[in-house]
Amino acid sequence: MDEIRQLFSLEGKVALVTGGAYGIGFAIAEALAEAGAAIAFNCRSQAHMDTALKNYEEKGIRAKGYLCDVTDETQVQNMIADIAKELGEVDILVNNAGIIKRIPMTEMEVEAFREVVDIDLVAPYIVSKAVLPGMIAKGKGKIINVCSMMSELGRETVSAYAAAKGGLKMLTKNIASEYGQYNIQCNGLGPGYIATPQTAPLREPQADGSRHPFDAFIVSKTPQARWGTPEDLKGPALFLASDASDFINGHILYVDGGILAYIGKQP
Ligand code: NAP
Ligand code: GCO
Repeated sequence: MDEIRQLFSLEGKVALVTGGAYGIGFAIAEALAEAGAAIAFNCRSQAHMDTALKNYEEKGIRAKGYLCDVTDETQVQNMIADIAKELGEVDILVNNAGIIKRIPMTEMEVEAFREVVDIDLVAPYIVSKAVLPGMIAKGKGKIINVCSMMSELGRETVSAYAAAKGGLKMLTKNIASEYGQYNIQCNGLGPGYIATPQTAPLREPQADGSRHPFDAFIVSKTPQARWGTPEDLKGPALFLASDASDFINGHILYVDGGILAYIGKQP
């Protein structure tokens, strides 16, 4: 029994969760901490950082927070160097930080499109590039890119996000292809529709108190007939961060309640 437990143990490992101040990143960091990892996380906002540190402490997690904009290569390189000094080389990277802008493509300013791609696609490249040398030197590493259903499907108003998350799926496969030889596994986690601040505008009741139509739509398109929660990501993230997935590479693990498999309930 101990052997199987050891497969999922992260004792002695250092995990960096980008955007780990709240939402999906916070839940993933909780899971990795409960499995024994030392946690580093980052965000851009001091207020988010202060709240996150309190929340981690309340959970009994000694997380170290770093103010860092993941689109800024110098800030990222400095953060990785600080983590190495304070916790050790990063063993597990979760590229979680991300944004979405829901704007019809023909109305979207190119700067807005670029900002989404910068954070959701270029930044995972920047942070992965910063941690790979340490992983190569160790002869082992895990990179988990938080993709999306929009790595596979499009919908109105999310052109930049879908393009970025589609690209992130292929960046995941390419890192696996290029660095698998160093015993580095790079996989994607593809959440479905998860109840976090990012999707709050799609769930909040309408001004007249009625249910948000998108909320009802997603529930009808999901076999399990509910939104996911950040807690639903804990087990899959631990799996991809642990030795249990040492021969899985370039895979996108969808955690979506079956929505990608389902045509949707007949009206
Ligand atoms: P969220 O609640 O909006 O949290 C995003 C986190 O990323 C925050 O901590 C934010 O903190 C940080 N962040 C954003 N831009 C950053 C930057 N440039 N540098 C550093 N940190 C940055 O989002 P979420 O719903 O938890 O989603 C997390 C990830 O899952 C994202 O990649 C998202 O695309 C993906 N995802 C979400 C869903 C869903 O339904 N919620 C589904 C599939 C995939 P600051 O603003 O303080 O920087
Ligand atoms: C949207 C949502 C989705 C989710 C997620 C689905 O506006 O359609 O925000 O994009 O965030 O990415 O997997």
